[in-house]
Amino acid sequence: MRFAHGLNVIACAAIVNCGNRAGAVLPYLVLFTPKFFDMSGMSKTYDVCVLGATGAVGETMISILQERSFPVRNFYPLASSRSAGTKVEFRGRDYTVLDVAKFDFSQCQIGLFSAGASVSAEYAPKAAAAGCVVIDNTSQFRQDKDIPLVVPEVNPHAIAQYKQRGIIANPNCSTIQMVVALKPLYDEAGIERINVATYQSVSGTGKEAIEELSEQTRAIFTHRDVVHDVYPKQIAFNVLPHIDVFMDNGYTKEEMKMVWETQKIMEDDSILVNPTTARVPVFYGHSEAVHIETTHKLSAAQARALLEKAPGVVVMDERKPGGYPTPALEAAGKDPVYVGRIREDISHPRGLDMWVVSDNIRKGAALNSIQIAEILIEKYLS
Ligand code: NAP
Ligand code: 2RA
Repeated sequence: MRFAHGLNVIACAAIVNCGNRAGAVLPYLVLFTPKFFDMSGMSKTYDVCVLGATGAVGETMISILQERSFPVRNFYPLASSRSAGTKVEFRGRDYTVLDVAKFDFSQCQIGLFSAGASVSAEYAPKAAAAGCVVIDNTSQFRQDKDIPLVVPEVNPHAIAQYKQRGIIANPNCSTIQMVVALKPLYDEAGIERINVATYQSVSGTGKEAIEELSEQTRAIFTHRDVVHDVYPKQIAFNVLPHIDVFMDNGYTKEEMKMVWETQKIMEDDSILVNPTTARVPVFYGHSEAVHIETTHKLSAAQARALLEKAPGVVVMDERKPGGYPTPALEAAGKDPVYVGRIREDISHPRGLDMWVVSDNIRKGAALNSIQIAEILIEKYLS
């Protein structure tokens, strides 16, 4: 082994974090994931394409379709010409990845898109016009008034609006986990203001960023130069207070997405949101320190009780060392939104603080899309 012992430790830590994704977590998922409908007994089947099938989100979509027994008849993995011809596995069979530029979307009833905003801008309207309902993971359509932006635990009724343009938008990962945790508190006590700081994993940037963190970590432990390409500065052993592009108001676009998307999903433009988003050297799982000011006083005990029965939420909140959720050990490879550190804000009479952690690729992207698809077929396409 050419690595120093220290690197082995880091490499093992990385593998544990990454490796969780492939682990046998199915019994856990069945226990905790809000499966809005049981798909296993469905007789009707659907032709489904996954655009971005070779990416971090697309690969996870494919495995979740399988895990949840989504009723797929014909399956079409799509990507760019770069990876057309390569293989992906679905339900024990190898499928050839097809070039989206040559694909006839009239072959599908459902399209799960995660190949970037410009790709969705080009192909989602074409797919919808061909009769394929698109569930889009990119930021392309999220703010369009006639396109629903959906988190099934929060606003499943909005899916009905898909008929207007044949497209349903999946929110950004940092927004999804926050609104899943906040919805039960909002329903009980109202929310006037949210202050949130995020600690987002590199998988949120895609496969190249996962590789960049791995490679920088290896470089540091083997005394080689650290090269950065995906991020503007070294991410290994560092924190970057910057995600997506800077806007004129000094916030980044990732931060403004949290403002715009929260108001749209909660259907309440009066909720004030003040985010700071940061990238941390974690492979999978975003964490968020969320501070809210409710309209009516809600105690920490009341909030904990509401969260304990909220769909999609697991409360892990013991006031002792380790009694809280973390991205690598609890969230990576799992489906729930974990909430811990629930406490009353000592600086505000109606303030509550909490720590919210979830797998950004699963609930933050792929799982949320497939939960939307489950409702779509059960309530609208059957
Ligand atoms: P990724 O790992 O970099 O994968 C990108 C995928 O898009 C690959 O399959 C790639 O195919 C495909 N692609 C790129 N350009 C294409 C083109 N011109 N035509 C067709 N396919 C193309 O990225 P990712 O993390 O999966 O993210 C994909 C999208 O999901 C992004 O819009 C991202 O913002 C969104 N999203 C990601 C997360 C997350 O946590 N990662 C969360 C929410 C939303 P090739 O193999 O052919 O290059
Ligand atoms: C990130 N929220 O973590 C984004 C993923 N689209 O960068």
